[in-house]
Amino acid sequence: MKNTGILIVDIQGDFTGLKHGSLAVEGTDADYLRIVTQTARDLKAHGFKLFATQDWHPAEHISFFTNTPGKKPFDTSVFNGRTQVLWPPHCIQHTTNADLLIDPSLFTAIVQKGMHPKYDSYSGFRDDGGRPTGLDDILNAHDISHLVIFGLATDFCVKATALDAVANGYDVSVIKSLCKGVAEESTRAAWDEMKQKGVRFIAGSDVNAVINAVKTDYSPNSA
Ligand code: VGL
Ligand code: ZN
Repeated sequence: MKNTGILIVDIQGDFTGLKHGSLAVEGTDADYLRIVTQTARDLKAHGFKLFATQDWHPAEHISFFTNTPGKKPFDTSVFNGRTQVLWPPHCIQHTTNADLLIDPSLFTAIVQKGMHPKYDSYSGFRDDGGRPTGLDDILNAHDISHLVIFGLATDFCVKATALDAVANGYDVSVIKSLCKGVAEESTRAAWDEMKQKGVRFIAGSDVNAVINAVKTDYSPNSA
């Protein structure tokens, strides 16, 4: 069986301007939240299963600049041979701005990531140490073979999640207009890399255009 699942990446207060997040991504205002929320509801109403990832860090997480002496936000550091961007503290477990901004009851499953203090996890599938998050097993249990992805941030978690989805054998489409990036150049590079690795793009910014594109390409329960 082949089903299409919708995977919504890291739509959380700390990544949005709307919630004055510590790592607010440009273009994440009230209008953005309105359209991603409406799209999620409409896709669900059309019969698609929704899945979410949630960045969920302990306060002592390796990716926070505050946990490495002498570092500023957006510096990098090399830990065990891995280059790590050092972010402002964000999405700390059980804080308000770590909450999902889309009604959690819409989701079939919510997969948290980045809980290990020493490993980051941009990908929703596995952390930088290679440990699976459980997302792949969950999608398999629901016979999902097509994934339609959108969320934050294009150049980090959306990219890593989409590329791992391709590597894991899913057919992957990204709704471009519903993704926002941290920086312009890395966002451009992320789109290029996703395209080159076989990710397809769904264009269109109004909700109906998006729904129609998803429906046309992938019915919820296509054989
Ligand atoms: C993300 C930076 C740090 C993301 C998560 O969701 O793209 N970016 N943690
Ligand atoms: Zn993070």
